[in-house]
Amino acid sequence: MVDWTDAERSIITGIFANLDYEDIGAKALCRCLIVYPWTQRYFGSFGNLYNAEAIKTNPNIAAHGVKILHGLDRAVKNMDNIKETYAELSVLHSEKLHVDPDNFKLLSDCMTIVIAAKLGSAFTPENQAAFQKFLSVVVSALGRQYH
Ligand code: HNI
Repeated sequence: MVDWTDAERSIITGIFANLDYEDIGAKALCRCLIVYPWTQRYFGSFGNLYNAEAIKTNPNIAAHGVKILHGLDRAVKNMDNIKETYAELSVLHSEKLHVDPDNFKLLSDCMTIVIAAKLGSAFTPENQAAFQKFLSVVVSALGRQYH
């Protein structure tokens, strides 16, 4: 089990409490698809991903980015049990969607960058440390059911 300090807990809940899900979710997933184009292969049914502009204006991608962020909510609400919380989602990504688990880390890095850009100087090193610790626990939990 992962230990969280009170300070880490309050940083994580604070970041999510003030998050604009539509904006951050869409931007993080778009950035992932543009920076790491091989991640586009899982979204073949989402319509036009022809270039960066198409990806940024694709409503299916924007909506899915929001869905992913709401997926992260579950971890925020269950910080002491992230592994169990994601057991089912891990099976889904592994056995049904066949998403390479390396991609979880890529998306989480994009999320950090988008949040840093949004929060600016408010995203202190302490905030970054707590946020990246949180994402690394999420990434590990999502990769858990792969074998
Ligand atoms: Ni992911 C579906 C959460 C990373 C590709 N994904 C979901 C759903 C949630 C979710 C929630 C909806 C499940 C359902 O319908 O029951 N995904 C997350 C989270 C992360 C993540 C929390 C990491 C932070 N997913 C990724 C990555 C990829 C990915 C990195 C591919 C590069 N996910 C998918 C695809 C679907 C999906 C594809 C199905 C989409 C659809 O609607 O067809």
